[in-house]
Amino acid sequence: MGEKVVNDALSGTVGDYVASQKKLLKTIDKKLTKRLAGRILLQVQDNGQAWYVEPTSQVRYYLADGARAYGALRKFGLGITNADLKKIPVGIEQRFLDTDTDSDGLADKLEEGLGTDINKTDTDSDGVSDYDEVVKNNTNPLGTGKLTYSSSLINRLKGRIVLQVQSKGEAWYINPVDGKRYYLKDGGAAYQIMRFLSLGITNADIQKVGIGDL
Ligand SMILES: [Ca+2]
Ligand SMILES: [Ca+2]
Ligand SMILES: [Ca+2]
Repeated sequence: MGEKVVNDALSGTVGDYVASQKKLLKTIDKKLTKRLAGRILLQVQDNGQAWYVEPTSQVRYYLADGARAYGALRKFGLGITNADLKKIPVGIEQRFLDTDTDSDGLADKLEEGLGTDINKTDTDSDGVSDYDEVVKNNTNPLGTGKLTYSSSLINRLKGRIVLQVQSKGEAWYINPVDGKRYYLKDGGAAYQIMRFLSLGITNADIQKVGIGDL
């Protein structure tokens, strides 16, 4: 009995839902799974339940809600150095609802991840706004220098969650669709990623993708 309460994320109805979905599994389609690796899937024929297809294990994990998704996604996080993280472009999704205190076009949550000032349009006072540096010019918003991206690193990390081990463990989702990184500050951010960066999938297709236990 004690074992059952160890993982709160799988207690009660969440665990029941995963168990019910396991019963519906068909023969696993490895090709389909590979194509979906790293994606967040939404069961559009059902109630929009979200799953993350973890690229390493090639199985999907149920993301019951934003808070659980945040915890679950972090669990799969791969440590990354700050130098490597800079080689991955920053993704901006206009539909993400968030506060932008200094109205520079970068949400507070994102600025926190970038280390720029949420109260200052131009953190390093070089005459170019934080937004223009990060999104348009690919220059360092915290000083001098250009940001150069590495397509080999991006390709290797597509669909993964990376954690800034040299910092405070900040988590980013590398969207496999555009190869850009999206800051996963908290459950709210995880929920928005689930909602806007996901892929709708039929029940018939999702039943061909294996299910993992968190
Ligand atoms: Ca801002
Ligand atoms: Ca700013
Ligand atoms: Ca600047």
